[in-house]
Amino acid sequence: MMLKITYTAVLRTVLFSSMATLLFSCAEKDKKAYSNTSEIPAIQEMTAELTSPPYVPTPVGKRKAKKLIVDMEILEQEGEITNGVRYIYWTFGGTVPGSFIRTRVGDEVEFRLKNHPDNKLPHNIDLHAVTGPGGGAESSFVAPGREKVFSFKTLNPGLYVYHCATAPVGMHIANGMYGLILVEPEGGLPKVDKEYYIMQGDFYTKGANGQRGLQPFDMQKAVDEHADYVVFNGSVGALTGDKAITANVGETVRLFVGNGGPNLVSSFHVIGEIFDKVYVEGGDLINKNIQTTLIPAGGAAIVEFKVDVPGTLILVDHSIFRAFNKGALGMLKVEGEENKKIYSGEIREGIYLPEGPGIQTMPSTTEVAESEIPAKSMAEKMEFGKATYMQTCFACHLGEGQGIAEAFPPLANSDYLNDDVDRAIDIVLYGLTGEITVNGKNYNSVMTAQTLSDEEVANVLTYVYNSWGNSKKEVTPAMVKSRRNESIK
Ligand code: HEC
Ligand SMILES: [Cu+2]
Repeated sequence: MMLKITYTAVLRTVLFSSMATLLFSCAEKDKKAYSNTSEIPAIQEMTAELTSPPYVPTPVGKRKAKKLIVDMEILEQEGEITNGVRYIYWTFGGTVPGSFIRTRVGDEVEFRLKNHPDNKLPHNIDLHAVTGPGGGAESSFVAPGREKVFSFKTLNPGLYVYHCATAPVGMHIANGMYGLILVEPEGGLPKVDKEYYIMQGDFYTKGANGQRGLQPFDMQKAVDEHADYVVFNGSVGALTGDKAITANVGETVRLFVGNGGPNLVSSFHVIGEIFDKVYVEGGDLINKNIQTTLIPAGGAAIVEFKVDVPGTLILVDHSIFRAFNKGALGMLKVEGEENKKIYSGEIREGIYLPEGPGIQTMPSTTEVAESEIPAKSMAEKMEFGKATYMQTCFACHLGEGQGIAEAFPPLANSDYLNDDVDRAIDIVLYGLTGEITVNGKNYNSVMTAQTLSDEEVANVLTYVYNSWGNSKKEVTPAMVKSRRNESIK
C-alpha cells in the first residue's frame, strides 16, 4: 500500500508541474485547426480495434476524433518463457506485451478495464498517454470479477507505454503488465508498407536462466536488477523462426518499439539495417540515419527503414549478452530480389561475424568459408577431423573426449551424442545452453557456437563419432548444410 501511495503521489507532482508546459506546446502544434487539442470535438462513438503483438490495428488515417471505447481484459495465465520454463504472466488482454491501442489526437477514450473472475489480484492501469493523476491508475483500480470505467482525452500525439501500477508496482510490471498506446497526429502518420509491435521486458525467476519447470518471480533478483531473461514480446523466441516478422524488398517497415522494463534500458538495434527515421522517444522529433536507439524503461520509439536486400535481419538489444544469452533477439525476414550493388553475398574469404564469435543463436550467414579441400576418403576425414578437434574442441572436451566432471560433458561413449546426429550438428553450429544429461550425469552450462565450415563440422563430428566407443556415424557436409538451412527457414 505504501508503495502505491508513494508512486501516485510522485506522479501527481510531476504531472501537475509539467501540465502547463504540455498544454502550451500542444496548442503550438495544432494551432492550424484548434488553439488547443483539448478543444478537438469527438463526434460519434466507435469501439477500438485491439491487436496482439506483433500486430497493430489499422491506421487512423483521416478519421475524425471520436469517442473511442477500449475494452481491456486482465488475465493472469501460465505461459512459457523459453523451452520447458513456465511462468505465470499477468497480462492486459492475454499477451505480453498487452493489446496495442491505436487512437488519434482528440479522441475521447472510454476505458473499460475488466479483471477476470479467475484472477487472484486487483490491478489497474497507468497510461502514459493520459493527462491526469496516475495516468488513470487511481480510477481504474479493479478487483477480480469487477469492471472499472474511466475516460480521458488524448491531447498529445506520440507512442506511449501503459502499465499496471498496483503495489508492488515493480512486480506487476515484471510479470508482464505493460503495452503500448499510439496517439496519431491529425491526418495520421505517413503511410508505410508494414507495421509491427515489439516490446522489450526483463524477467526474474527463482531458477537460473534455462532452469525448467514452473518458475516463480524472484523479488530479490528484481530489486538487484539481475535479469534472468531479457526478451522481446514476452518470451525467448517470440519473434524468431516461423514467428519472425516479414517484409518484401523495397518496402518500408515501421516498428513501434516499447520497453516495459521494469529495470533495463534497451539499446535497440537491427543487425543489417540503418533506421532511416527514428521518432525519438516516441515523440515528434525525427532523427535520421540511426544505428542504435535508446529506449528507456517505460518509454518507446518509432523506427522506420526501407528494406533493400533479402535476408534475415536480427533485432537485438545491443547490450549484447542480453541478445545472445538472455533472449533479446528477434528476426525480420526479408524476401525478394538480390541487389549485389547494395550487398554482395559473394565474398568467400573468411566469415563476417559483426558481433564476434561468442554467438549462440545467431542464424548463420548462408556463405561460410570452405577453408578445407573436401576430404575424399574416410581416412582423410578422420585426419582433418582430428586436426579441427585438437584446435577447437580439445580445450573443453579434452584429448580422449573424456570431458571434465561437472563442467564439460564427455564426448567419449556419450549417449547424448549417439542419440541424435542432427542435434549434435546443431550444437556445433549454434552452441548449447541449459540442462542436459549425458551418461546419467547432469550438466548445465554454455557451449558457444563454433565458427566452422560445413566441411570442418562434418569432419570433426565424423572423427568424434568414430572414436572412443561412439556409434561410428559418418557426417557429410550436405547434412551440415541442411541443418544450416533449417535454422534460416
Ligand atoms: C569452451 C568449451 C567448449 C568447446 C570449445 C566445445 N564444447 Fe562442446 N560442450 C561444452 C559444454 C559446456 C557443453 C554442455 C552444454 C550444456 O550443458 O548446456 C558441451 C556439449 C557438447 C555436446 C553435447 C553433449 C555430449 O557430451 O554429447 C557435444 C556433442 C559437443 N559439445 C561437441 C563439441 C564439439 C564437436 C566441439 C568442437 C567442434 C565442441 N563441443 C567444443 C563446451 C565446449
Ligand atoms: Cu497488476
